[in-house]
Amino acid sequence: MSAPLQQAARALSAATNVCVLTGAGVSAESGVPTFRGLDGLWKNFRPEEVSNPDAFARDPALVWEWYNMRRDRLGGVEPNPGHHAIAEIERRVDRFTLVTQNVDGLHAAAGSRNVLEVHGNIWRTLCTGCGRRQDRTGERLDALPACPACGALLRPDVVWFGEMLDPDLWDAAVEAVRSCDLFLSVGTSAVVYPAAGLLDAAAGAVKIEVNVEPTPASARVDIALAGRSGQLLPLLARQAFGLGD
Ligand code: BJW
Ligand code: ZN
Repeated sequence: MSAPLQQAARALSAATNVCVLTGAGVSAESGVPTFRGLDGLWKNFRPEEVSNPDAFARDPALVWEWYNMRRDRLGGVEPNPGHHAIAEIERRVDRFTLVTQNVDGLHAAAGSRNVLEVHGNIWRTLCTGCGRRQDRTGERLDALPACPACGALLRPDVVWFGEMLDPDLWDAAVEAVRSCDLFLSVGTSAVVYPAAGLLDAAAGAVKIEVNVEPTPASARVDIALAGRSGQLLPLLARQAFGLGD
């Protein structure tokens, strides 16, 4: 085991209040493409161009085509060992908060309980007319889905560029990060704000990053672990909590 991994495991075993921030890299090993980077999927769709309210106003069918394709693809997807390791860490520490930028619901599927989905959830719809939110998990939606209550156009209940994050969720995330003694940033390119700024709110914590490549966060953490989350997180949890020994 590498020295940084051992150091991270020691910090995790001593921690009582852990906050984890996750991004698309955690779901990558379940086969969900990331937004940016080498395997960045959505190669034909740049997130900055399609994940914004102007794009939806201009061409809602195009935006829905992207989201419906992603909903379809997520249908058969299962959590991977990285998701499971994060759920295991939650079961082992006194206080735990997971702040995820992912909208795929895979953390909850892996058994994580205290999850703040700060960029929303792709399975929910939000009515552009009456504001009603609905869980439409697993359903195939129309190309331009209409609200069952008022008939107006629905949109995915996710946070697009230029939109505010839900203030209650965001306040809870900041509070959790400020009070934690270990902050773990996993599988995020750390370029999208305000989530990327959470690292700076974790002033009093040991800060650890897990990523396959360096990010703007790498130089600002105490321990940067280079590798796949599906491999490193189970090792980290096993070493910290003596699992499987
Ligand atoms: C692995 C791995 C493996 C791969 N193991 N690792 C200038 C400066 C600062 C901020 C701004 C600015 N100009 C504009 C802004 C604000 C803007 C922003 O941050 N822009 C920057 C891009 C410059 N932010 C916003 O607009 C936010 N709102 C806001 O600020 O409100 C206030 C405001 C209001 C009005 C006006 C202005 C401000 C909202 C941001 C919403 C982001 N939404 C999306 C789409 C969500 C819905 C959907 O899924 O479609 O969220 S965009 C997309 O990026 C998605 C993600 O959650 C988010 C972050 O991406 P993530 O998760 O980090 O993925 P990737 O692909 O980037 O990275 C994957 C990483 O995994 C890589 O590092 C790989 O190496 C790694 N990896 N395999 C470990 N196996
Ligand atoms: Zn409605």
